[in-house]
Amino acid sequence: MEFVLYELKDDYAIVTINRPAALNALNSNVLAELDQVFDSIDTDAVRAVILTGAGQKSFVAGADIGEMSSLSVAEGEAFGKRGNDLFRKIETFPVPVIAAVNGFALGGGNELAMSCDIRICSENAVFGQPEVGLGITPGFGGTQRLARIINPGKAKELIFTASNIKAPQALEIGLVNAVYPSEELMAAAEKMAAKIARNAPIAVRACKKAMNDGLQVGMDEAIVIEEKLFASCFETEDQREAMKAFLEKRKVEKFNNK
Ligand code: CO8
Repeated sequence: MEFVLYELKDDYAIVTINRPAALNALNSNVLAELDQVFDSIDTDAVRAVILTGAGQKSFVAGADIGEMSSLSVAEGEAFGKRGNDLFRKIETFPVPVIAAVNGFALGGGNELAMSCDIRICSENAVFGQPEVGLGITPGFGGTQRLARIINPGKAKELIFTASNIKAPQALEIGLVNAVYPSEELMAAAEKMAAKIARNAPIAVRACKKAMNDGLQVGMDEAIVIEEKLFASCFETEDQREAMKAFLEKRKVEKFNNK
């Protein structure tokens, strides 16, 4: 692949968008390769994924403005759908996805980060939805996810004013969970991924699905979603072994994902 790198590390994987000359901007090729990479991940073996951008300067500086500049209405809709389908695939990916935001996360870059489960960033990270300054709306889910992740009034302010914010403010408004010096970001992401990977994979996946699906519905329905996923963990080898280990006052060596 030309624009996306994939590295498997023990129980977790690192996906790197690799188009640094254009600050990792998302053109059709990048979107297609990202789609292929996520399709090819063996989710029986991989227990968490880290998504980042190549270089120290940018996570993703947005959708490719050159490619978008002459789109027709129909082509714009198709391009938006292409990104949305991919980002939804990432959002509903069976295992947790951590965005390690190593610089600019603008437009489609912020939207990509928001489709991940958890966002951490470097001190030089910059977030924003500059689309209205380019004559368009956010088109890869920004109008929807930003208002769900942070408070809707702040989301509207950021989108209507096209203001960029830096890492400390992103932390303050809850857009990211933590900020690290650039050189420590990947180590922190890998530490988190490894920690997730040490837990019972069936249970971790069930938690992701319960939270994602539950947030889409009312509480009565949401609590039933949890009941079903909670129940689905019983009779698994990992549940039996984990509870047996607790009762025998020992630690589980490694969960088998069974
Ligand atoms: N698209 C294409 N090329 C880009 C992009 C981009 N989004 N961002 C940067 N580049 C390219 C530059 O053109 C430049 O290329 P070259 O060296 O060939 O001239 C190279 O990357 C380096 O960029 P700069 O020289 O501009 O670097 P600076 O450090 O001076 O500036 C910035 C960095 C501030 C990030 C600046 O590059 C910038 O403002 N980029 C655009 C950011 C932006 O507006 N992003 C939002 C795009 S719109 C979007 O994402 C919509 C998503 C939904 C689409 C739905 C479609 C239907």
